[in-house]
Amino acid sequence: MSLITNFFAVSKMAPDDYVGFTFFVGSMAMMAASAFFFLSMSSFDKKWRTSILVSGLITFIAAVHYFYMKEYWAEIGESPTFFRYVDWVLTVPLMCVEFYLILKVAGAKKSLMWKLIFYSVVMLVTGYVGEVLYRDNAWFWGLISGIAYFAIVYEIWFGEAKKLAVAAGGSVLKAHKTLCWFVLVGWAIYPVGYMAGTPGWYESVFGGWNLDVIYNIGDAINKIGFGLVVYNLAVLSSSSETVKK
Ligand SMILES: *C/C=C(C)/C=C/C=C(C)/C=C/C1=C(C)CCCC1(C)C
Repeated sequence: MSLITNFFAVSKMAPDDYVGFTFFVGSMAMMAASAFFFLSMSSFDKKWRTSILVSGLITFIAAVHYFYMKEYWAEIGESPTFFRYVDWVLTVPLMCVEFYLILKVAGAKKSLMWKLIFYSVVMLVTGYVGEVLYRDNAWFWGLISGIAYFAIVYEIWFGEAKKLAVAAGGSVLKAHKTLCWFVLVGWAIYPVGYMAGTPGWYESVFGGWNLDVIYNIGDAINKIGFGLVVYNLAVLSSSSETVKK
């Protein structure tokens, strides 16, 4: 089905289909956020435009995947795991790029960006392996994925990225700190969804919860929230520059 027909496809949605509801609201929220970021781009100084563009790309890529996921759920009634991970493997590395872009003022090198991207790809590929290919050992693959996740957390909270943020100071340091909290708390929503949706010792804790609802809430918070932090940073530094003039 083409994207356009997908976009306007009307599948029956039961009033108690709260999973379908979160897919639907998710696609609208991602689309609205993308319009917001793209349309605001031209009002910023050149050096911030790439960051805002990346914020918009993150929510736009998610919006397109949500159109597919919403239809997949409506038509097939199963978790759209494949689309989910394709979305993540495109958008999470872009979030790593955001860290690099805002720290560039303090002299961030591309190697930092590639390191974060590498950890994020390891985190997502091993997560996919556990969720789809070797579900019986989901705990093991989830553990490897979790280690890669903590490597990202360590790097931005205490590693090279942290040092650069301190060197940059001011609103960059503040924005970096907020993004760090998003990664530590906001991203921690995903392993909960994973445990809710895969068999393992943790089933008795999270077993009754719905994986897609948890992932959809996580995506809305993290993708739109991340973008707004960067947007806010661009607003703050653009206005302080006008004051200086
Ligand atoms: C926009 C999408 C985002 C920010 C997705 C983030 C996904 C994660 C942080 C996933 C992490 C996982 C673990 C830490 C362990 C279990 C497997 C995953 C892939 C769900």
